[in-house]
Amino acid sequence: MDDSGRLVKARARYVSALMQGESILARSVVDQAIGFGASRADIYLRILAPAQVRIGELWHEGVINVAQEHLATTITMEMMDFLRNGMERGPSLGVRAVVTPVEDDQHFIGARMVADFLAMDGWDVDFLGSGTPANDLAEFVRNRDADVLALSVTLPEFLPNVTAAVEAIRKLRPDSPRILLGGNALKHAGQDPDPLGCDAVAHNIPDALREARRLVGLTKRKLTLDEQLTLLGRRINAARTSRRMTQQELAQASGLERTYISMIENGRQNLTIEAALKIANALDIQPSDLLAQP
Ligand code: B12
Repeated sequence: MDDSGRLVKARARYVSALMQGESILARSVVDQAIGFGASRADIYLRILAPAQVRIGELWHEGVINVAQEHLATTITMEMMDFLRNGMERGPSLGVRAVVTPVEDDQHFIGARMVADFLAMDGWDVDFLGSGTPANDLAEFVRNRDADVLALSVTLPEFLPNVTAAVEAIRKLRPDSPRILLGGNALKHAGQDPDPLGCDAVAHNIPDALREARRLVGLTKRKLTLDEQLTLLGRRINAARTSRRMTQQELAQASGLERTYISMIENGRQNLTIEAALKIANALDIQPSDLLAQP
């Protein structure tokens, strides 16, 4: 059987596990999918996501009740937690996204998927869980210095909350992040983001990744030296802070001066290969990840 057939079978078994409320069975489906070589992306998009949609249909048809739907959704969240823990991140792109459903929207599985795919793509991601009030969101986004805000909206009645969030975010001048909008409520919308004042709309995960990169100007063109040094500095800063190291500690671990580290992190130092190797070793990352093209 080819991979496509295996994934279809796995999805059917996964739906059955959800309907029975059997987390261990669901996990064995996921483990088997990993065993036959399915990628995490395939498991998310070709097993978990369509299974959730099927659960919605079964609920709508009255085949399962709300309690069974809740349990099914909880199991899917568990599977995502498990997959997220084993997920491989691409080299850091040095850009940050905040991902959240709009205020009042309790559907967050889709938004969580967007967040996880952005993280796999090398973004620093803050996922906020269910709907966040507009002003609190704007404050958070400003404090985190986010480059992109990815908003998810599932029900059409929450579209006004998109407008409220956009208005609050636009007040953050001059550093307002770009806004990417997605979610089921846009199913019948085209690609035009204007009516809601967003910068881009995406209807699926591959488009979301492409649009998010486009919004921050990450394209396949060759970087200039200044851009490369800025990116490298951001990557070192992200790796260091995620390890809760101070610049002084990194300086000691790499045998370099703290001021030199500071200049590098600020993208203002054309560092030597020797210095790059020392820093990569001190941070326990691949030197190639520091220089990888986004
Ligand atoms: C689980 C669920 C719930 C859970 C959510 C729990 C949680 N933690 O997420 C709970 C029980 C809270 C819930 C509540 C309700 N729900 Co509900 N729910 C669902 C269900 C079954 C699954 C949702 C899901 O996980 N989908 C899987 C994800 C992966 O799909 P997705 O969200 O569409 O995301 C994909 C894309 O849209 C896109 N995407 C999503 N977000 C973003 C963001 C960006 C930036 C981008 C680019 C892309 C993107 O990428 C994802 C991957 O492809 C759906 C069925 C369905 N068709 O989705 C119903 C469904 C969405 N719910 C529905 C309804 C009616 C409700 C309630 C109004 C029910 C009620 N009467 O109380 C409430 C509303 C509560 C609220 N205030 O939000 C209806 C909506 C119908 C409609 N009008 O469109 C659905 C379709 C069920 C149905 N068939 O009737 N629900």
